[in-house]
Amino acid sequence: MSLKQQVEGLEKEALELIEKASDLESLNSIRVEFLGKKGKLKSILKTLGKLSPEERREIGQLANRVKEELEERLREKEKLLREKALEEELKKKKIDITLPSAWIETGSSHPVISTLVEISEIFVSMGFSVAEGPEVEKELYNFDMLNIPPDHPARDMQDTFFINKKGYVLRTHTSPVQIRAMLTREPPVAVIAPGRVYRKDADPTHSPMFHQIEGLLIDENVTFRDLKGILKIFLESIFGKNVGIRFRPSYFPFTEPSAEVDISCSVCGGTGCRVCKGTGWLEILGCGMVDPNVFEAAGIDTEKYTGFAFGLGIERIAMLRYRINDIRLLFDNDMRFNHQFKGIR
Ligand code: 2NM
Repeated sequence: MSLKQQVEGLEKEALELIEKASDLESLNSIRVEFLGKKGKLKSILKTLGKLSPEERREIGQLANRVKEELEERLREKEKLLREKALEEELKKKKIDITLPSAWIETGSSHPVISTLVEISEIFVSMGFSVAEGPEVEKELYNFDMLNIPPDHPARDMQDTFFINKKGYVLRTHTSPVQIRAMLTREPPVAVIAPGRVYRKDADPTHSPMFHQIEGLLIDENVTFRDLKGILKIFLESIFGKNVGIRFRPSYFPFTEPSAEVDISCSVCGGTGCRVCKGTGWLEILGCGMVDPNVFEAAGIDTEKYTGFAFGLGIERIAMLRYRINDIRLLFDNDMRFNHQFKGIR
């Protein structure tokens, strides 16, 4: 058999085998058998030296063409087999989407934060914007400018956390944020200031760190009626349209007149129980018309403008809402407690 016939025979044989190959493994052995270093094509080419130059060229070209063709066919077949293998793999590994997934622990919104967000959204819907400020605050903003003189009991070591920086305290309320708003904005001003505050106090209803929202509205002709209207809308949207509301005269250094606001007890409906201490009422927030001394300190024209302000503790509202009887439960971060609020936004 001539060399040419041998090469052509080898080509035919290889093509048939490639055609028949049914997996990548056998395809690879075909590659080795025919095109490998010790493969059939190489061993034929080794005998090339014995031929005449013309024959050598002819067979050389033929061998090259055959090599390229086989490589091409091997590539095509490999692609085909890979696709088939993937298809079979996918068929075998069909995903059952009705199967329950593996358990993944998810977090939950903290009841204080969900309450804070919900209250903020009510005021935002009435046109208030949210303002923030530092928790380490100037005594000037936390006390002096709020008409709380240096000898006022609210400044007592018993209540305030003083820090190693003269003239600064951990803010005891978010009112300094309102002072900052008065100093940087022109009336009309409508802001709420939600955030953490600190007071040296710890028992079942007091935590040394807690959250407040305070609100401030300044414009021409703002009256106590506006304050009552805004607070009515707020209280009815979180405690329900039928909630009872009453204003009691009170005192704050930064407002005059001042009032405390009670709602009818959501636990007993007003008949008297342990939560409302038999009164049928729950104290829920403090408010009043901003004292002119405060406006003067902040450079607001008291001839032109009046304003109201209010403040409330978030934890107290969250505790009423979720019937939590000890404030410390909110801050222990016991997952058995926290996870009861899964699904609450
Ligand atoms: C309250 C009660 C009454 C209040 C006052 C001010 C400011 F800065 F405008 F003077 N902000 N918040 C205020 C008034 C807070 O919390 C019980």
